[in-house]
Amino acid sequence: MRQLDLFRTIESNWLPYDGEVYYAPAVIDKQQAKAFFVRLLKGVAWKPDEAIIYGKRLVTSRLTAWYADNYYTYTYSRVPRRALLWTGLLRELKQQIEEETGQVFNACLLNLYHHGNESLGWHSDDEDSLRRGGMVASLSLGAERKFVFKHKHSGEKVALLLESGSLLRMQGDTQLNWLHSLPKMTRVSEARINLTFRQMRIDAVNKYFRKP
Ligand SMILES: O=C(O)CCC(=O)C(=O)O
Ligand SMILES: [Mn+2]
Repeated sequence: MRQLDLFRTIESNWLPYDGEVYYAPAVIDKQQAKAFFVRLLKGVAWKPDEAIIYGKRLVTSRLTAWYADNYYTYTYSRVPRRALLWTGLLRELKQQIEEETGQVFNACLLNLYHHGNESLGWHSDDEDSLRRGGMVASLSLGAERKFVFKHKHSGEKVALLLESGSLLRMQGDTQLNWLHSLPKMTRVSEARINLTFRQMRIDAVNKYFRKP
C-alpha cells in the first residue's frame, strides 16, 4: 500500500493509474477550519444517513446533510434525498472551493463523524446524476482521518491522511476505476466534518422550483 510521502507536492497525482487525485493540505488555516467546524456543527440540518441493503433499512450514527442550488434529488444507497438550499456559510465555502479549483459546483454532501468509530465503507461517487468525469472536491474540518482508495480490478490500495483545512480533489476516471472509504480509527476521539462539493447533471435530477 502506498503511504504518506513527504516529497509529494500539491500537483502530484496520488493514484498510480486510471484516475486523478490531488491533495492540498491547507487551503484553510487550522484556526479558521476550527471556526467553520463550530459554525457548521450548529448551522447544518444534520440527519442520520440511511441505506437500503438486502431490503433492510439501515440508519447510521454518522450524520449527513445535502445542500444544492435547487431542490435536487440525489439517490444513493437506494434512498432519495431532496436537497436543502445553500446557507450563507455553505455558499461562502463553495465560493472559496470554486476559486481554489477553478470549477463550479452545484451541490454538496456533508458528513459528520462524531469520533473515530464512525466510518464510511467502500464506494465510488459514480451515480448517474453526477457529471461523468466531473470533479468531487472534498474539504475536511476537524479530526485528522485516514482515507483509502482501492482499485476496482487490481485491488491496489493508496492511503492518505486528510488534515483539518485540507482539500482533496477526485477527478478524471477516479470514480470509474477506484473505490474509496474512510476507515475506522478507534483511537480518534474528536469529531470531523467533511464537505464534498459535487457537480450534478441538471438534466438528470428532479427539480422542484417551489418549496415543497
Ligand atoms: O468523509 C470523507 O472524507 C469522504 C466522504 C465521501 O466519500 C462521500 O461523502 O461520498
Ligand atoms: Mn465518496
